[in-house]
Amino acid sequence: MTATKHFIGGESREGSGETLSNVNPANGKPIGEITVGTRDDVDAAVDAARRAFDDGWSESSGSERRKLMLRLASLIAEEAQTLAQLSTDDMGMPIGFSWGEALFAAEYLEYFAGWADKITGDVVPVPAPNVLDYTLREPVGVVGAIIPWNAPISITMFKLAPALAAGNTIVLKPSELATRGPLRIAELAARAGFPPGVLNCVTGSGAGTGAALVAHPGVDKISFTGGTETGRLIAASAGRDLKRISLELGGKSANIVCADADLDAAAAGACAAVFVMSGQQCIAGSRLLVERAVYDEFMGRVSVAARGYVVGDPLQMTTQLGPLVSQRQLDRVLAYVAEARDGATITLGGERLGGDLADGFFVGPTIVTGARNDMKVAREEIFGPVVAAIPFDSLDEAVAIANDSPYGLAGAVWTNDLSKAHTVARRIKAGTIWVNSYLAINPGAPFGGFKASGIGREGGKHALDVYTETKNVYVQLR
Ligand code: TXE
Repeated sequence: MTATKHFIGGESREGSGETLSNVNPANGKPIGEITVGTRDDVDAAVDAARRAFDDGWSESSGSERRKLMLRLASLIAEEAQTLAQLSTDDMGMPIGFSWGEALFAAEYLEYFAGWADKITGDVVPVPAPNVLDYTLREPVGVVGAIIPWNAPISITMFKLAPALAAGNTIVLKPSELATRGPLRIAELAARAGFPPGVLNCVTGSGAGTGAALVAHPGVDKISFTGGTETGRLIAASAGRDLKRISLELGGKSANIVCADADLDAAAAGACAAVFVMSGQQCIAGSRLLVERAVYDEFMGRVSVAARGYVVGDPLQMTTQLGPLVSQRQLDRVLAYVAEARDGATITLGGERLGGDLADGFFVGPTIVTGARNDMKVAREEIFGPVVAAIPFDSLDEAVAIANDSPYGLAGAVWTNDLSKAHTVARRIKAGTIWVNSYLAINPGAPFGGFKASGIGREGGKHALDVYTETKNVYVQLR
């Protein structure tokens, strides 16, 4: 099997280092080798990005960038099925979801293409005569974008789209577990007509290739999505030379169900919140807070909805829940469930699935009832299809439990009472709050975390702030 090549300066390049083998998480069969980028490979990619930045891309017109981005969006939409297949084989996302993910990535890029020629500064009032004071928004420079495996195409686009709109150049480092989709996007960018070096992709490991990118003195900004512990390492390394950083990290989001809610809609939403993508989502609603008056009835409905999930071969369009990404992730999820048995009750799932699925890393929908918020199952990000249900008696208590977490990425409230909805939305310390909904991501809206869930925002005009430097120009007029 041939190993992946890097994509540097507009062409595919053989790597100089070792390779890593990957297996298909649905059946444990080998799917290919990933080239591990060395320091030299990272150097070559950063040099190519710097040359492209200095040789005209940073001064390119917004309308030129917009056209290229729209062309790339069309190519991604045309290739959505191929990209979906790559993601599904690499990390096990059911094909219907990975297809949707690729199409969403194209839409996300289109949205930011619309911004490329609308990034403006301000004219600033000055308390003195004969002065013109204005601001300019300039690209930050070379961006190192480090991507996880759980939604490889859309998370790649969360970084590329605003970075390209603002005139930056990029070195992409996909996850070693889901490399081929993001790598294909770099190749498509060359086909769309982006100048060589604007988008480069170095494949490889985190501790080797990723860490070399973060430490590289030629990189101006690191944009990272991944685990909180890795985020801390990256922030420390990038902080040494004060690189700009955006971090989108883990979560332990609270999904609050009030007694007055539409309980069927809330039960379907509560399942989707944590079972879609096998719970391997930073925004997973992994803590389900339910008003005690309806707790038993509601958990009954959740259990019925969860049992209806179709778990199986991720290549089938009807599959809703595929395997976990790796043996390591499977072990991790099962270890959390085993620990939860001490003090809480596993009312559904919690075991590796056998039969036809025995060669893959499958765990079905798992419900933990009788959990307390101080248990590990309610405090740590599991990244599996495991929901910890906790009853509450008052809205104040629900908000207190929701906020008693090191994380603050997202949350939701299900209620038909407008005033409860807005009160909870205001009081929860998290970056995204859904009301009577869960999971929806709008390209125009800010997305990111409070507390240990991250730094900075993706989405909308907020993303442009983190990919530009603002310069003030003060002019004394005669
Ligand atoms: O993530 P890592 P892993 C969480 C989730 C999961 C846990 C571990 O809880 O169980 O993290 O997953 C690169 N310098 N999330 O190990 O290590 C790595 O190569 C530079 C939440 O897969 O954070 C990959 O490209 N880069 C999450 C990327 O970082 C490094 C998504 C993510 O890997 C590096 C994924 C280093 N020292 C996991 N170490 C989310 N927020 O959605 C690793 N990498």
